[in-house]
Amino acid sequence: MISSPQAQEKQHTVTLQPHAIALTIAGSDSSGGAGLQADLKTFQTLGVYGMSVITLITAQNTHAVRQLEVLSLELIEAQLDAVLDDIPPRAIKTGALGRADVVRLVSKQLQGIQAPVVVDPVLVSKHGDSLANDDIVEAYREFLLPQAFLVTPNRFEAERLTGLKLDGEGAVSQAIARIQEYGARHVLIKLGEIDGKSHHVLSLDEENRGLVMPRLESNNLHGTGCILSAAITAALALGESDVLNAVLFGIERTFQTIQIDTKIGQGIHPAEIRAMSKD
Ligand code: PXL
Repeated sequence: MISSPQAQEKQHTVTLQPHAIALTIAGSDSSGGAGLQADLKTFQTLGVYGMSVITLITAQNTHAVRQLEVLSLELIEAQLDAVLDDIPPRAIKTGALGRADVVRLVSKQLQGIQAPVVVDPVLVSKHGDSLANDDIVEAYREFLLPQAFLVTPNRFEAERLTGLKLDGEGAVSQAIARIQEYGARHVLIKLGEIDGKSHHVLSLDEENRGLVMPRLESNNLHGTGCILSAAITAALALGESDVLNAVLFGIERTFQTIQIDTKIGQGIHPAEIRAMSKD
């Protein structure tokens, strides 16, 4: 390769923030819209170095999950050991874990780790296909919720985790209290649409805060749950310590992704996070 003196002069090193590193422990979505692919794209877009421990592999597209296989516990453990021995993440996210024994293993491996853990308790895909065995709920309650800085269930997942029907404000507060009794520090329940608006409820130390966004008619929704929890994790990895700020950042960035009409695939189009333009 020929290198000119001018080119050599221009060479310089760019120094990244030293600790903006996040780890996702999640499943693979072959269509690229959700799962660890969405997590890594989100980390990258938000300026965070991303690592991934793969728990399961799905064969899926924008229509359906066609096949799913959980990796061996040995291989999941080896991945966790390898990265945690060498590269301390500043924040960690868990996504699809598939089975109770994987939840137990992840919980055991995360013991003693100081980084905040965001638990997205994934149970089904956007198409309604199952991504976890029924016995996983009990394992979440016993093992992973006690380690969670933040848990981000949707309405269905919150109902499964608590055994409560979320049919009103009182029930939502009760569900949050119950998830906190299991040991989670904060809870963000994604309630979905109510009266034409998109609703979330976040538990703060003193109160629960309703966070309301306009509801957008959109078919670009595949992966939005993953992007939200990954963006929150990215904010924590970048040094944000206030849960409300991190969650508002995540909701805002996810809201922007829904507005991009990706037109990818014939089914539920993937949401796509993009770098924000200055204008
Ligand atoms: O959106 C939740 C989710 C998480 N992880 C994997 C998925 C999905 C949804 O399809 O496939 C691997």
